[in-house]
Amino acid sequence: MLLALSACSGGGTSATVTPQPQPVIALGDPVQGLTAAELATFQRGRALFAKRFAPSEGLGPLYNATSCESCHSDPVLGGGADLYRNFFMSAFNGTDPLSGLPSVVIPAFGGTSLAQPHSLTRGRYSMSNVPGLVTIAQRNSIPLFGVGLFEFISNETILSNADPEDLDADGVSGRLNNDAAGVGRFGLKSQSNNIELFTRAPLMNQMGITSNPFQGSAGTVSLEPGVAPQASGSPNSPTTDGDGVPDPEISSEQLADLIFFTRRLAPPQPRALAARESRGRATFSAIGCAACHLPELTSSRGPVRAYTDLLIHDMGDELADHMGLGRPQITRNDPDHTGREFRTSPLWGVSRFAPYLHDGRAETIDEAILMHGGESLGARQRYESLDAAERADLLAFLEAL
Ligand code: HEC
Ligand code: HEC
Ligand SMILES: [Ca+2]
Ligand SMILES: [Ca+2]
Ligand SMILES: [Ca+2]
Repeated sequence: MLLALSACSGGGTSATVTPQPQPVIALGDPVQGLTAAELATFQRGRALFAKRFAPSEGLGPLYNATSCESCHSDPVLGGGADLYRNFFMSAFNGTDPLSGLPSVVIPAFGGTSLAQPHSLTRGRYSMSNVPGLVTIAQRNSIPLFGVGLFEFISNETILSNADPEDLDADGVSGRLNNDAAGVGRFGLKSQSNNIELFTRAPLMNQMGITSNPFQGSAGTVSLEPGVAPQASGSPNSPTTDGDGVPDPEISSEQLADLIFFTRRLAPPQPRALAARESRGRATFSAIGCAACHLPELTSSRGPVRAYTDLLIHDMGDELADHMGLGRPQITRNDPDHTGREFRTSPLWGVSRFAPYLHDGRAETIDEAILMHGGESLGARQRYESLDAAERADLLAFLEAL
């Protein structure tokens, strides 16, 4: 990190330092060091990621989008999406999906059979909560750059940062989530253990594309040899639908290519920190942002500088979506409720991925910080009491990530 920083800074004015050519990795590029064959796989996966499926190829019967790219293309393929792509989730009494749907995701388009009454026939914003009966939550798309590295962070590393009972009494707890097969890393509530699952799930839930499990145990990662996954249900099962197109609607080879693409997308590259950005970094730690947005997690592929702990945190009433997902670490007070909790958002590349927060309610980074509550209330209040220059430095730091 330090080497890379000094090699990039200074604008080439020093005669004594021979500039080392730094590989420039742009957003959307693969990680470095892939073989020619792996690069070809990445490109095939990229093409599938962008492919618009037609009904004759298995799209639907109900769907939210015709391709992965629909929701992951801003600013380039693999990124996020604007608010109009938000999808809705719905749960009945907090747990059961509405009848007939394969998951809590509500498809907005299409329709010949599956649960047609629950599609959003009157426009995408017509759903509302029925307190105590139906919970509706919205989801704004998140970028995928670098997320493949989360699979190389061990369970032990994630667990070592959890403090579910807040034993050190700093107001920040953080607990791990679990998807029944393994410790969660992916999704806005860390409700998913691995990218295979987080490829097959959107294929089915967003696009109506059926698939067969590829790696067994849905590709569960970071389990010690000999440790059996907890009892698992659907992740290991083929998905099926009755749309007349033979299942699976995507071959194992194609699924493997698609997974490979997401796994090997390189992380956003930080730029060298100028003086004010370094001051901002110090403030970020000093006021407690780094208690959750950990600057670095170790992995078997080297340090992962994503500014997340991959844990879920209580973010207070205003951000609560009352949607329980996954099987979180048990705590004394709150054994099994994730309705107020979210995964600490990775902050690498954050300035390029507006809008912010799980439903995209914040247009700017500053707004997103001012909406922090619950366990992060203290950090937010300390942010609010910074003077204008300190705040600007902190924001400049975040923009450099
Ligand atoms: C309708 C919009 C939409 C479509 C289509 C879509 N996604 Fe997503 N994607 C999202 C949203 C929103 C999230 C966060 C969802 C959550 O955690 O509940 C997400 C999260 C992810 C994640 C987890 C990233 C992380 O940081 O944990 C992966 C991986 C992913 N999507 C891959 C895909 C793939 C592969 C496809 C195509 C098969 C796809 N997505 C299609 C909206 C979409
Ligand atoms: C208690 C843990 C915690 C602390 C402390 C914390 N955050 Fe967060 N942060 C989160 C969680 C969880 C989210 C996601 C919330 C959501 O999606 O609704 C988040 C989201 C964000 C986002 C939006 C990112 C995106 O892509 O949507 C920014 C920016 C951010 N935090 C910056 C900060 C800054 C700056 C501080 C210090 C003032 C801070 N956070 C303190 C947990 C924390
Ligand atoms: Ca289908
Ligand atoms: Ca604590
Ligand atoms: Ca079918």
